[in-house]
Amino acid sequence: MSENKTDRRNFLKILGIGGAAVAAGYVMPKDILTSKSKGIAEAGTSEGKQSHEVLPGQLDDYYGFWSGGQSGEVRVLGIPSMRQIKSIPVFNMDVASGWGITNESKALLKGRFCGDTHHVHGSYTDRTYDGKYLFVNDKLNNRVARIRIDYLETDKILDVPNIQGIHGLFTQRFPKTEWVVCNGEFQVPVPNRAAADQKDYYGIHTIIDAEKMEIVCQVMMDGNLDLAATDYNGKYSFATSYNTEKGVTISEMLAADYDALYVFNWDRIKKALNDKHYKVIEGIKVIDATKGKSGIVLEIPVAKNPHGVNVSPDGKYAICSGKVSPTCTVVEIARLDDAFNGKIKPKDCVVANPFIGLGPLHTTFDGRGNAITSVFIDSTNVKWNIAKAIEAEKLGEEAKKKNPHIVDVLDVNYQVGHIEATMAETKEADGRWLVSLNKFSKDRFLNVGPLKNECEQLVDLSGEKLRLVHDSATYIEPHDCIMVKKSIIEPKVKDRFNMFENPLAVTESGVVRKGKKVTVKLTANAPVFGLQKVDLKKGDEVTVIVTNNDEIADLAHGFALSNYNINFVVAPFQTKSVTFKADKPGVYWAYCTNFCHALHLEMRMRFIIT
Ligand code: K7E
Ligand code: CUA
Ligand code: CA
Repeated sequence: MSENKTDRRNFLKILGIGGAAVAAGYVMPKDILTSKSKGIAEAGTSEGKQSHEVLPGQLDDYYGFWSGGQSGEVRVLGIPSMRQIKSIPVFNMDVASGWGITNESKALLKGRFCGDTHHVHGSYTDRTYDGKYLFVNDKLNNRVARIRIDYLETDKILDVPNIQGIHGLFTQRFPKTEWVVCNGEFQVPVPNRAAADQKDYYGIHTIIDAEKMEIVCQVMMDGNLDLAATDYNGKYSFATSYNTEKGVTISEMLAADYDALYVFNWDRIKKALNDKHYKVIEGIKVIDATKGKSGIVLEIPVAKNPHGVNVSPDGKYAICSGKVSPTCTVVEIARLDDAFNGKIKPKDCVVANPFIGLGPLHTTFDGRGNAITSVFIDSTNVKWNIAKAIEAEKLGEEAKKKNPHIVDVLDVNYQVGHIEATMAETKEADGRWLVSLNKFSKDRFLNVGPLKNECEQLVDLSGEKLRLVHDSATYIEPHDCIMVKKSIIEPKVKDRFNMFENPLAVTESGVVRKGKKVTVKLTANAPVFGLQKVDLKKGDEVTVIVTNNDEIADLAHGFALSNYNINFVVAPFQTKSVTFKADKPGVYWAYCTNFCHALHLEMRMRFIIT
């Protein structure tokens, strides 16, 4: 705990506020901050009692889809076992699968093999996941990728211009996902050509057509745009802004007492597009919503430098986590129309500001009227009742001070970022499991040197109290995840590719030469490639196309070419290709890298280059 205190001091120092100022300005009941996993729930309330054990041969109940942070990938975990089942390469190179090595993946990656994935969200139909797509952001190179759930592979990557630091991303929940929104956290000149005064830097809310993977339009804002959410009626998207100041230094970004939760009105965006109220910048329709002048965006003031925004599964509330303020802001979505029409003030959409703890970052839901908020500095998960917070707000300061909304406080280890409950971002939030994605692992695992893993903790959410049941080490740095019940995903996932979806699919092996261009078509059937030998001349440009003709589930073949830096895997009925220059004369063995047969080691062939 002493290390936690250090983190806390450093954080307060950055904010430029001493402990005394915090004590004076913030309500910090001692019993909350010092409770050791006991919480302050009433006596007699129950702890969750589910078993998280998944015995050999048993399957998990949920698919977890995790962003991979700096790894640039997306991971698939089983919940509640927390077993990692798959890595899906997205913005990264993955030699094990050949992503970034094959022609198909290179065409998507365009030479950029780094990414920074934060937020992965699924496609929806009628307010719950439909098991069709996942979407994920790349904060580094400003891309959005789509993953097909039937193959659990990346199928599209979209470059987004006019924006930097694509951070928050969310999908439309109703009636189905036609739009995906993503936020630009770093303000930049638009278009970003020459140096401009920082007052001419803008934040961009981008709307993407989910099926076409094309940009519908962008909405240009003064403030930056951090986290994103959508409502449950297909009417609004939300973005938190911690830099309404247009600052370029940390102190400038902390200057104002209030920042904003922006609400984007989708009907008005559609109208602006219809009325041609946009400029085309870098080929994109950009709607100017700066200086609050467009009527498209509602700016709800929230305490300075907020972070996450999450919408409750009943669709009623957007909850903004305070970060620098120890509170959450509860916005009633039913009031937004009145605010857009000028009948009430934007701030009148706020129905509660409950105390949570020091450093609230993200909020999730149990589907029973409770929110659970991650609290970074305190290293806690705080479970609180939304209705009680609203009721206390109505009763006034005295009632609020008693914190009647707090149900339980769980210490987590340590410094939590996102938390997510099973199905929590859908109308089917079931309140079974919660994962706390902690940023530090410190002493929770065997020491592996100065660079430590992160610690993700599984919490039983089924009882009144939060019960910590499992520590899971994870490689840096997943930021966020969703957990989807298997009945939605499992029926969609295929065991083999649709072979002829790929026009290159090889059913018969052979070599075709056109001048210096050589195409080698290879079938792969355990334990042989369709050819034993390929003769090449130095300087040939060679394209090898490999189709795995084994339709048996789980029977993958690899194709690796010695000393040519070529290595990829083809799944049943999948086709991949690679192009290389035959610049090293000699005998080069190509071999299968994936143990597929008793004679797997014999599954090899020669490329003879003269
Ligand atoms: Cu809080 Cu990128 Cu969602 Cu990290 S973000 S935690
Ligand atoms: Cu095919 Cu090993
Ligand atoms: Ca600010």
